[in-house]
Amino acid sequence: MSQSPSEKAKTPEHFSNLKITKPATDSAGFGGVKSAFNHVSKYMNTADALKLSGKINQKGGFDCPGCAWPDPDDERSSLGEYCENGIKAIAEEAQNKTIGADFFAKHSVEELAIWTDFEIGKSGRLAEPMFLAEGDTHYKPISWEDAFKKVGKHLNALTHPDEAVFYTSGRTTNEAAFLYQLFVREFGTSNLPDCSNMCHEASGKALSETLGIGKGSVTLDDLYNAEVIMVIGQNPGTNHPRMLTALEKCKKNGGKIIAINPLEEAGLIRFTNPQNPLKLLTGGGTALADVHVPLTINGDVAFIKALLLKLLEKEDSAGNVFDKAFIETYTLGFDAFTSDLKTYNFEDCLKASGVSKDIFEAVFDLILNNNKIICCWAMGLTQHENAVDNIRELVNLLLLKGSIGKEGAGTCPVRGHSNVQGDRTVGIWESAPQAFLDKIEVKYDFKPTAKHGYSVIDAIKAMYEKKARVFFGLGGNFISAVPDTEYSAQAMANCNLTVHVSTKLNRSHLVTGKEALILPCLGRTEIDYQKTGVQIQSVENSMGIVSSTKGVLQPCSKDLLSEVTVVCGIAQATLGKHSKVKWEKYKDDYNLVRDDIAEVVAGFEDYNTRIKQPAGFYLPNGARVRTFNTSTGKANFSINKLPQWKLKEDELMMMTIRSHDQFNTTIYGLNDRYRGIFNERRIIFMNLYDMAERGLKDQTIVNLKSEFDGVIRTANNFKVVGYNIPKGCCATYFPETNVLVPLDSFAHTAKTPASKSVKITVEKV
Ligand SMILES: Nc1nc2c(c(=O)[nH]1)N[C@H]1C(S)=C(S)[C@@H](COP(=O)(O)OP(=O)(O)OC[C@H]3O[C@@H](n4cnc5c(=O)[nH]c(N)nc54)[C@H](O)[C@@H]3O)O[C@H]1N2
Ligand SMILES: Nc1nc2c(c(=O)[nH]1)N[C@H]1C(S)=C(S)[C@@H](COP(=O)(O)OP(=O)(O)OC[C@H]3O[C@@H](n4cnc5c(=O)[nH]c(N)nc54)[C@H](O)[C@@H]3O)O[C@H]1N2
Ligand SMILES: [Mo]
Repeated sequence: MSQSPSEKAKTPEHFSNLKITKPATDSAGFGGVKSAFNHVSKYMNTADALKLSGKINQKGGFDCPGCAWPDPDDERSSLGEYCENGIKAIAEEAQNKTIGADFFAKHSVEELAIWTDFEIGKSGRLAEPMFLAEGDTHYKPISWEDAFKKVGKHLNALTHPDEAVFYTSGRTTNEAAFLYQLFVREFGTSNLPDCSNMCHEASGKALSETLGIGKGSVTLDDLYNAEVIMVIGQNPGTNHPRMLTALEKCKKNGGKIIAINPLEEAGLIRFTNPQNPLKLLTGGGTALADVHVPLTINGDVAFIKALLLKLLEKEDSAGNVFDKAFIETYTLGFDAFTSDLKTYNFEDCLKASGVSKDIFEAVFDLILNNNKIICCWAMGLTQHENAVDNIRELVNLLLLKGSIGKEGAGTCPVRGHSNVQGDRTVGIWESAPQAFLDKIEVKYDFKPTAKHGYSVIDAIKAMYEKKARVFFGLGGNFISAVPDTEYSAQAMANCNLTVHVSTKLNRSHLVTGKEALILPCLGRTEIDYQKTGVQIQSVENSMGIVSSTKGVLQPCSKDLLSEVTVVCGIAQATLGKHSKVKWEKYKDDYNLVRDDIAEVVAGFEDYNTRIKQPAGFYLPNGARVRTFNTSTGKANFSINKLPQWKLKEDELMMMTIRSHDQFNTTIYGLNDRYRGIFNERRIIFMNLYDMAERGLKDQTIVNLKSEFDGVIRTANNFKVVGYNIPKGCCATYFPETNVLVPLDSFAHTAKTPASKSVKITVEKV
């Protein structure tokens, strides 16, 4: 019997060999250096490793393909601006091994599907284009030209361009992303779902509405100068390790840090800077969080409301709490906001947040007595049904304190992929603003459709319902990243053609449409040779700085193309002579792409000159200078309801989080060192009381079940780990439990899957 699409899509259920130790209370330091070194020595040769190490995030070097945390504008560490997980991301891309025709002749798709994600990732870099014909068991080589023709033929056979879906993951550079969306729009659709739909979409929505820009307002200097930094729903020690250096600087300048998180993450307890050799040897890092708020999962609106209520009470009695001049001059909606706030009861809010009075008081004092406040957040806020409210409520707090658009204060949504923000800026957007589409029309003389396209969730439904029949992915690992694995696998299987432009083999190559293509491309670390010489590309980080990136290693195979070249090839093969865009010219000289971006995208004037500045350039940011480009022209207070969710008696609220040894769906290793987990990913972190109530112990094997809208979803074989997590809450790793996340449970208005609030039950096997 052959495997069903959903069997191929699910992660294998067998165990490794779980070892549990006490969670760490310090981050980075020598342990980080050791772990990075182990990784490099296992997967890369020394000469390449040395070549890379001095160039990571250096001016004129390459942008780390890990996270989107910015590099300092001025001095950069002589040891390289790197972190343990950045090194792992690079070693993963620059590994020695390659896979091509021989590998795929040896291993069938069905065989590969029973490998773990860790094993799949370790197979090597993709080295040549591969094609899976209808009914075939193995991928076979195909020439680039034939691959392009095949894509063109399938796209042109559709009855309407809206029957194709064009996904983007956030590593794609500005140049490739701009051309890609241009091609998609000329082809005739806006179906441009991207990883942002599963990530910071809720931040974008909330911030655009309230502050007029869907990006954060702060710079690195602001972080150094803040009086208080709240780190909410984010685990920087693992996911943005270089952020800890900024937090350390803030502390040294007398700032305070509040960590709001159901888990006490090691990275926020103490940090030993790996770029300070003396500290590394002597130990003794910097204590970071002054207060840890162990709130219940999705208790954030309740906790912030409790803070807002007490601030309002104090303002009413003492009158010196709010920044009244700021509120008067720059905001709208204050009266409506406060009168709604007064309908809530402080005790109820605090209770709903799960936070004790003592801890609340400690946070309240810091907020009351300081006026330069920064809120940093990530997936702990954006992956809930009320995600947009979470962020709007934070903005309310900042507005009351006048903590927007001044030194040391503002919003800091910490982005995930290294260029996810840039991709959106240059047009990867299923609902792009009309002004942007008009600019395209003027420049290229075709009218892009104004109809909004599919976001990730809508795309999955469309494929499932056979309204879309071709899936094209520029990077990423769609099937493992999306919710509701079984449903989504069927959606992919319903397509006529699935295509992935990738650096590494992943599960999405195994859960295919009738036909499938793997198109291997250059990674960030590799030199991009074209007719006019070596090309640079560019990216935008989490703080709106655009800078260049240039690879330093020889490509791992001669058959790789750059993403820019792939996009141009497909555009030519699909649109042919009738295209209004001169596709053939861009691939030889990426300066020409940047010239076009400069004309079409606001803020990129003189792009080719400014990109040569060693530290790059800042894009305009209204909120940073108190120009609020909202529909009202002011910063808007918002009214947000207290979320009303309830757990049934035996249910737990599950968040799906990242271990310290993965980049999204790429599994670097099986350890989660900071949390004391070794050699296993199929685990569930539980509160000891919840375990006792169910008769569970460490290492007991359980099955997980989620019931939503009458559908039961299951994920089998997980080992229980007792952990310091609030009662009623539990945590598992993404992507192993994506199969439990219902497709229809997503953030209102933003459609971010609610993968941090999944109601589940746990059953002993
Ligand atoms: N090494 C590495 N770096 C990465 C990534 C990676 O996988 N590996 N991924 C990249 C990407 S794409 C992204 S988006 C970012 C992700 O960066 P993070 O958002 O830090 O990643 P998660 O592991 O999803 O962590 C979410 C954190 O939120 C907490 N949390 C969960 N639910 C709640 C809640 O309801 N309230 C609050 N207050 N906290 C909550 C969790 O305990 C956890 O600490 O990192 C980027 N950087
Ligand atoms: N349950 C649950 N689900 C989640 C999340 C969660 O917290 N919980 N997080 C969500 C978030 S925040 C995100 S951003 C998404 C991530 O979703 P994706 O961005 O789709 O997934 P990644 O795992 O980052 O993609 C990895 C693949 O990208 C390819 N790749 C790497 N580098 C390059 C490159 O330079 N070019 C090209 N063309 N390909 C490259 C490799 O083949 C690799 O296998 O997942 C989301 N899914
Ligand atoms: Mo993300």
